[in-house]
Amino acid sequence: SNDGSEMNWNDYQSLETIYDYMREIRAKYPDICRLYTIGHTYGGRELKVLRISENPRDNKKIWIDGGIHAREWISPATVTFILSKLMDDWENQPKYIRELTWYIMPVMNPDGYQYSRTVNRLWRKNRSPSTIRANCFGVDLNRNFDIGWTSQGSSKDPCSDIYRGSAPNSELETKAVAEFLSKRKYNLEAYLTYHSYGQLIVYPWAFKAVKVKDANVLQRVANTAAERIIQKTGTPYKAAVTHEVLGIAGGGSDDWSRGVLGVKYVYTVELRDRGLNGFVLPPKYIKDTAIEGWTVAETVAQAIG
Ligand code: ING
Ligand code: ZN
Repeated sequence: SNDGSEMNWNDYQSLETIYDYMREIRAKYPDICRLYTIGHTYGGRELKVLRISENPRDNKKIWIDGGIHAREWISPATVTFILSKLMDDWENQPKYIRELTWYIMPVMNPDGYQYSRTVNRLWRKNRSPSTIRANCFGVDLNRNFDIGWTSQGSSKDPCSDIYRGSAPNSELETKAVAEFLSKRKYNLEAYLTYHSYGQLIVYPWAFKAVKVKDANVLQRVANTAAERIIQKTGTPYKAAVTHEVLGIAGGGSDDWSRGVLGVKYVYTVELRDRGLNGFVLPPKYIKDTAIEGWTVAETVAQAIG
């Protein structure tokens, strides 16, 4: 398409439709939107981030990403839905939303997403070839960030689904995001990353069995989000510390944003479901699940104030 009008949340969308939608929003609201290509993938695809801001110089910032893992299709669907919730009615959004600068990256792993859509539905990693194992491809981008990179929960085997890569930031996607955010860490108050599945709202740390010092604050905000989700859709989400519910895992983007950038409100949201369909969540659940994801973003935005 060339007008982006193909976008909807009745089904999962191609990378092209998602990128067209970002371009369409940028064209419709040029005064407050800026569209970045922050890098390219091994496969030559663009890495795109949309910024929404009325005052980029002074606003506090919130970053939202999706699609780190290829098969978690509900994640890009949710992040694009968040974009639509913001932009369809920007003028009537509360002050705490309009006074933030939003950075939105619906698909951090476009090569993997495309591969999952066309070749192997359950693919997780990106698609960069290994130099040490001829027939193995891909790095787990959520094990490739530069924090606790050698701790448990990742693998040095390029054939593993949780391969951490040859070095921290070895991957173009990780490097592009880390460089983009490092330059913008001033006033960066929140980092939200959407995954599936499990119905969890979790916060650092993942790379070590320790809680962050202000864990009580992060727990309280996550509890509020979970309560609001129950009211809206009736779906239970559990709020917890990452290592307590998912085990130890190093190299995650959330730990990196907290540990290296010093971001306060850091959450990994595990969207629906709890395993019945797993990664292959039927399209009829997209809208309600996306509302749940939006509710977390709204609640965190309000907490930033
Ligand atoms: N879950 C995350 C994963 O990367 C996670 C859980 C979060 C691990 C943060 C480490 C750090 O395995 C999914 N579903 O991908
Ligand atoms: Zn994931």
